[in-house]
Amino acid sequence: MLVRDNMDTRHFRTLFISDVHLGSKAAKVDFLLDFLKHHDADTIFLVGDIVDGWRLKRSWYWPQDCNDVVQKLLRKARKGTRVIYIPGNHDEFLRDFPGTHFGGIEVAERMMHETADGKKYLVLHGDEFDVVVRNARLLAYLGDWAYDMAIMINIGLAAIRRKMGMPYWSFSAWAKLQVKHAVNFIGEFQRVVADEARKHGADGVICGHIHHAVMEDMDGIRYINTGDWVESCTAIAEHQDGTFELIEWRSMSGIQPIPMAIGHREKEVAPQAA
Ligand SMILES: [Mn+2]
Repeated sequence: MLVRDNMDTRHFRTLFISDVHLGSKAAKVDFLLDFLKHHDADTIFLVGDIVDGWRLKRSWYWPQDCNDVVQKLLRKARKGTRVIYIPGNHDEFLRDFPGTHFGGIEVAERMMHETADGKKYLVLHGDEFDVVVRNARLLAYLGDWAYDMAIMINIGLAAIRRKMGMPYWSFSAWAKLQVKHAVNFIGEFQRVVADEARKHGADGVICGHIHHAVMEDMDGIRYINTGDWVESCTAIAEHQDGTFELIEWRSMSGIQPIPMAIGHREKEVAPQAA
């Protein structure tokens, strides 16, 4: 663990941010603004749930600092940063616009990212696997066919709920109610997402959704979760050499927020037999 002061701007090859939930009062927008001020990258991935469309639909809450975040990202895009927006379930209105650009920001359902050292990482938000996690035991029993079917049905149901204006069923809210099993849910989520990466021939996966930042090995697949800006204030950074770092951008003082980065840079992970 290393602690840095907040004077310098760090430039990375890639930055991954997710689950900001702009439009929700819980979003730690001032911390994100400060983070964006001190961090730059060649490419920035917004890994879903950046804007909380469902919250905004219920009651409009959009203070100036939400605009500041959007403007900061647009400015970075204008100055040459490639910004890719991968929608999540809370900003799924953007899923109707895959392949489009707005203000220099690309929208994509998911993407294969290649690191500086030639590793392939599947980048996706992760909500499509909620149904698998909830019914893990049953689906394991029924096999691959039921597994693929469950994901298709889940995507279909989400689209219908969206058209009808019904809120997306929330995995994290549901998991919180089942505290006793929460660790199992996280483990199960990591496993199914890693399986998806394996299916696509990737070395790893970078996702968000469950608000639990971590870099971990799942049977030879590197599982990386970006965390959130509601509680943990975390981001994932790729250095110029392809190594990843989990950054926690937190206030270390109660009165005057002085955000600082606590970096957890990965060690070289010995490849395991898949
Ligand atoms: Mn989500």
